[in-house]
Amino acid sequence: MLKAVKYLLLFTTFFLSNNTIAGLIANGDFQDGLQQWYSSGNISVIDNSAQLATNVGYSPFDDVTLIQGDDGTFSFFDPILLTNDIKWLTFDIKAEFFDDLLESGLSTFSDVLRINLYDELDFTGASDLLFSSGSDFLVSNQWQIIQLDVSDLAGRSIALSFDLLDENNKRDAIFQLDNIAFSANAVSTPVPEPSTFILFTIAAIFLRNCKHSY
Ligand SMILES: [Ca+2]
Ligand SMILES: [Ca+2]
Ligand SMILES: [Ca+2]
Repeated sequence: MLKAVKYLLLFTTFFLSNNTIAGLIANGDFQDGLQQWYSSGNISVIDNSAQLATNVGYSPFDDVTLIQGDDGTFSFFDPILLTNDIKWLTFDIKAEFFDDLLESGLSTFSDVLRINLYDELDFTGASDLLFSSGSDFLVSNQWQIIQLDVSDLAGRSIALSFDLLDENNKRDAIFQLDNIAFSANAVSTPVPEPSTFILFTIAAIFLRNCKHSY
């Protein structure tokens, strides 16, 4: 019985900690398509994750943007209020790069995903945070979890944007994003899905009962 209680406690702890994260960003797992996000440019939702893509040809001013807490005008119409315990912005990401023969190739930089956190009440922009793929975090064609230290903005109200920039490098990029969330704790190992956890708990109790009945 002790074991079953332990599993249930673990499950409850996981569920509660997950709930504290979920409140800050709405639809961060894209289960509801792009609802709650302001988006523009070449963005779609595929397999419940957001897909941002640069366009054929060199089009640096194409606006591929995914925003929450703002509508792209810096009006902060519905800012994200970060609680004081927030330390991390976490998300899943993978990226693929392929030829764009209509670009001339003057740039040696990769197409880059920029992540901006804009502080609503700091008009100087000094406390805004900016992270870029390729320098602040690396991407590959496999899903991975990225966590960025955003503790400097804990307690502030912010807007969050993901912007994809096309470099003139004869390449285009597709970035996929999922499970965007703010959290107080670092993600060390992948956490089982709740459904997996429920099945595991039921199986553990079932096996224990079977053992007892023999
Ligand atoms: Ca998802
Ligand atoms: Ca391009
Ligand atoms: Ca490019």
